[in-house]
Amino acid sequence: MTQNFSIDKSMDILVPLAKKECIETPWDRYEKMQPQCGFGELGVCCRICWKGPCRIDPFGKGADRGICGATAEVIVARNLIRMQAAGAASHSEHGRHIALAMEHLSKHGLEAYSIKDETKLMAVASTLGVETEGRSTQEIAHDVAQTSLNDYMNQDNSKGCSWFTKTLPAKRVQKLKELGVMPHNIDATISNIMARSHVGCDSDHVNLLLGGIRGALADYTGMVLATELSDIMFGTPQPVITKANLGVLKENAVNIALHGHNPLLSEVVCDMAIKLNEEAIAAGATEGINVVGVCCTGNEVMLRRGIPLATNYLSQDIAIMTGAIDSMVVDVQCIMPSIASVGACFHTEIITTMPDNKITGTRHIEFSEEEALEKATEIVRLSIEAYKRRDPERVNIPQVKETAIVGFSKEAIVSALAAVNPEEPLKPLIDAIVSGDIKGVALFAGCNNVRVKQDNAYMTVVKELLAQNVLVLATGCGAGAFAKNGMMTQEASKEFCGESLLKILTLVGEAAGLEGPLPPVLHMGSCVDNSRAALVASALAEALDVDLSDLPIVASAPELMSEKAVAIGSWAVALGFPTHVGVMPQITGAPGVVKVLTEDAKELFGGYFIPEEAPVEAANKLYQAILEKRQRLGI
Ligand code: SF4
Ligand code: WCC
Ligand code: FE2
Repeated sequence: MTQNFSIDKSMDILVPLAKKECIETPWDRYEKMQPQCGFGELGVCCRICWKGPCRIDPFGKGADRGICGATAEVIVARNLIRMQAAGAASHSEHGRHIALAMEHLSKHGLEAYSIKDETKLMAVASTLGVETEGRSTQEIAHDVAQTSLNDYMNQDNSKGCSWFTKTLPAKRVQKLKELGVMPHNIDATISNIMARSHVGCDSDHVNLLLGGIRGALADYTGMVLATELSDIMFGTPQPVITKANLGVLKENAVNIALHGHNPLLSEVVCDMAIKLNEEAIAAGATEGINVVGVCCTGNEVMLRRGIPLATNYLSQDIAIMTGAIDSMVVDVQCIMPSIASVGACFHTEIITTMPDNKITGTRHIEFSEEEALEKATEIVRLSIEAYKRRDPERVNIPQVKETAIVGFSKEAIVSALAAVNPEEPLKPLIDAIVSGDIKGVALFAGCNNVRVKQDNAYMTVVKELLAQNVLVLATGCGAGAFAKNGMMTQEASKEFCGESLLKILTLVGEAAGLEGPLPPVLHMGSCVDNSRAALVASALAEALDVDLSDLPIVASAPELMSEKAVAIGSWAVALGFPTHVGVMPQITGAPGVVKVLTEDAKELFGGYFIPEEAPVEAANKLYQAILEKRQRLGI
C-alpha cells in the first residue's frame, strides 16, 4: 500500500501502523483534499482584493478577466512573484537572524556562541572587502556582520547588495544589472514585489516576472550570507560519515529530534545534550541522549557534527509514530502543524522556540541568543522527563538506516581536489569536464510533495544522470532523500556511476584519503546551502573566464512544494542554469507566463525552467541541456 506513496522503506512499517491507530498521515489528508481546485492548479484564481475571488475560465467560455480587468497572465504572474517574495523573505529572515547574532557576539559577546572558523572569517572578510590587517577577530566579525546587515539597508539602487555583487562572477553581475534585476536591498526588493502586485499596480506580466526574478536574486543574497556566516560561527562542513533514516532512533536513549532550519538553536541544543548526557542515563536511558535531525536543521547538524538524519519533509509527523521520539524541537520553516496532533497521541513533547512560529497545542519555550544555554538546558531536561513517560509497548523503530558520507562544502570539495592538484585545485575538475569524463554538473534541491511518490523522482532522475557521467550535488530535503535511500555511500558510486565519472570520483576520493570513491551524490547542506553550489559554479566560471550560463550546469527540483523552493529555482534560472521542476507549477493557465519562463528566459539569462513530471523524461531533458551547453562551449 505504502508503495504508492513513498519508496522510503520505513514508511512501509509506519504508514500501516498509522492506519491501524487511526492517525492521519499527509497522504490521508491529500486524499481528503481531492479533487483539488482546477483554477488554483492553473494559477488563475485571484484573491488579491475583496472584490474577488476572481477566476479565469481556462476553456475560454466564461470570464477572461477579473473584476478589475486583470488577465490570466497578470493574475498568474502576481501569484508567482508573491511566492518568490515569500521564499526570499524566509531565507533572508534566517540570514538576518544570524547576522544580528554575529553582530551581537562581536560587540558584547554571547556565552553560547563563538567564532569557530577564523580561517573562513578571514576569507569572507576578503571577499567582502573588510579590512583585516592588524585588527582583532571581534573587529573583523563586527564589520562582516555590518556589511551583511547593510544588504538589508542600502537605499542606493545603483549599488547592488554586497553579498550579491561580490560572490558572483563579474560578467553575470553586469548582465543582471543591465536587465534591471540586481537586488540593492533584500528587504526593499521583497517589499517592492508586494507593492507592485497590489490591486491596480503592475499589470504587465513580463515586467512582473522580472520583478520576481529580482526577488529571487534577493533570496540568493539572503541565503549566501546565512550560509557563510553560519560557517564562521559554527564551522565549515568537512566530510563526515554518519547514518540516515528512522533506524537512527535508539530504543534505550532519550531521542531528541531537531527540526526546522536555523543553527542558532540546534547547535546549542546539541551542545547541551552532550553536557546533560549523564542526567539521561540516570533517568534510565542507558544509551544517554541521541540527537537526530529532521529536514534542514537535520542537514545543518549532520554536516557540521555528523548527527544522523531521521527523515525529510514529508515523513516528519509519521516519524513520531515510532513512539521513540521524546521531543521534537522546532524553530522555523517547513514544520507541519500536524506534528502537534500526532505528538498528542504519544508522549512526545513538541517544542516551538521562535516568537513568530508557534503551533497551537504545543509547548513554547522562547529561545534567544542571550539566554541560549538556559533555554537549551530546559529543552533537554523536558526531553528527559518525556522519556520517562515513554510507553515501551508503543515503540516501533523501523530498522532502516543507510550510511551517508556527507559534508561537501565548497571548501571541502576544493580541499579534496587539492589532494590531486595542490597548485590549481579546480584544474582536475575542469579537465574532467573539458575532456567529457564528467559531462556536466547537476544540483538537486527542494522538498517532498504528496503529488509525487516520496523520494522516488529524486532517485530516478539521479540514477539516469549518474549513468551519463554527470556530477551530482544535493541540498535540502532532496539531499535527505538521497541520504535515506543509500545514495551517499561509496558502494552506490560503484553501482550507479558511469565509468568515467567513477574514475574521477575514485581519483579524488583516494587522494583525499577515503580509500575509494567519493559518494555519487555530494551533500552540500540545507536549502540555504544551495549558495554553496553557486559558489562552486562561480569559481569554475572565473577559472575558465566564462559566464555562469556558459557552464554545463543544470538544477533539478523533482519534488518541490515550498515558496522557498520556487525562489531557489528562479535564481538558478537567473544565474543561467536550465532548471527542472518535477511538479507542475501553478502557472499553466497563462501561456504568456509559461513562455517567458520556459523559452524567453533562455535568451535573457541562459537559464530556463523545464517543467516535467515524468522522471526519466526529465533526466533526458536535463542531459540534453548539458549537451547543448557543452556544444556551445565547443567541448
Ligand atoms: Fe479580482 Fe482584480 Fe481583485 Fe484580483 S485584484 S480579486 S482579479 S478584482
Ligand atoms: Ni527546504 Fe523544501 Fe525541505 Fe522545506 S526544508 S521541505 S523548503 S527542501
Ligand atoms: Fe530547508
